[in-house]
Amino acid sequence: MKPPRTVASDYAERRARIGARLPADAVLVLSGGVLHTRSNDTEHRFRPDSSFHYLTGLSAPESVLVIRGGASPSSALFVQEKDRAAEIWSGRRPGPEGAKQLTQVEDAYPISSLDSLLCDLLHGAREVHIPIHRDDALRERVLRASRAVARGDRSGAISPTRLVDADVIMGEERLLKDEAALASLRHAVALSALGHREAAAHLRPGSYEYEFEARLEYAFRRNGSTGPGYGSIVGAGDNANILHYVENSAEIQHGDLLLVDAGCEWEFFTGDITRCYPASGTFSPAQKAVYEVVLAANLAGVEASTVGGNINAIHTRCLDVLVDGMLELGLLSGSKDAVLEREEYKRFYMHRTSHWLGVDVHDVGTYSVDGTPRPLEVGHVLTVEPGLYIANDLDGVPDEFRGIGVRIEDDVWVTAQGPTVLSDAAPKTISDVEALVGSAL
Ligand SMILES: [Mn+2]
Repeated sequence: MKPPRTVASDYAERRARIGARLPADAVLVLSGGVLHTRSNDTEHRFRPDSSFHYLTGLSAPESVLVIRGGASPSSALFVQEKDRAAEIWSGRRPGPEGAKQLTQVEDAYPISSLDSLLCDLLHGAREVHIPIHRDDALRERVLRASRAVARGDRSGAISPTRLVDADVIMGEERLLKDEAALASLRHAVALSALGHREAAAHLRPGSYEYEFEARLEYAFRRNGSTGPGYGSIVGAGDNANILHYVENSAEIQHGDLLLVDAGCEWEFFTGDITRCYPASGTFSPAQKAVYEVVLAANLAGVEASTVGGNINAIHTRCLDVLVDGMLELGLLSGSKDAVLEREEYKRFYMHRTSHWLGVDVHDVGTYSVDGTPRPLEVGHVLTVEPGLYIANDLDGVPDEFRGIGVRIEDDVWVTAQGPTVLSDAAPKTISDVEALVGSAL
């Protein structure tokens, strides 16, 4: 697996596209992110803002990117200055000159000059795109600069009158994966699948959820990934019925089915794969029955991931298969129409089926356009992840199914030729899964 590398010109092309998407009198301002305290005076490992990294390739705290729109858009980057003492403690900094070379932006400055230069950059701009639903600090900074420009009104200054959510324009851009994005994402998904395979090959009853997690993440990191794109979910038995279970502390019992929802990042694009592994190496008849229903729903959902389809239609398609299965298994009774009408299936399937996938695991990009579901296009990447969750403590459920939780999640690239499953290196048929589990022991 040759790791793909996104180069400076790829990032420059993305900025050029954003510049062209922006009206001529608009400016986009993004912050690169800040360090977050983990405990007392230690911090979480830095992870750059997704859109900032998408447009620069830089992973540097306290940075800001400004793009002016129009026919000849230009970008200015503000970064921390070189500082020998600070770099000895906290790591190397590119400094403005280095950042300019790394990213090919037109201009780069020390972050200390942002407030004054932002006034110049906002002068003449009518609208400013910033992430309005997060990053209060950036909003305050932009508003301060905007106010300063507005004070020059009598001497002919033009100041911004509109704040627009930058996630809208970034969502439209990031939804359509360019060649470099697709290469990063494919690699992230491939490494995610590899992690699944390695960890499942070492799975045995009596091991712990965290051992599985450690094996997964060792495979991710060993192959150069920065690590998981979200908290790995490794839930044995009834823990599989907690949708965002990240405690990963329990012993895996003989006969447990282990639900694993995990993916890793490559160039900050992330994979997102869920598989279920029988700890003992074989599915019990009840586990098999539930698994077959979810697998059929997964296959139907993938098949529906075509150009012109949409995420609602995929959900409906999966639901159709899942509800048939719930009735057949005796989890529900009555007519299918009534089950759908009264949403009785939500006892066992309470989440939606798909989300966009990219730099964020739940990627930006709206799911509807003018009130109708967004039609899938070539270049979209989404997940298909139906499940059935039969918690131990549910009433009126056949005993044999209690404590079984199954989700099967794939990452699907929409192409003109149809859906391409990027995560198909992670086995999902019953026989392939059974052959994999414990095979390295
Ligand atoms: Mn997902």
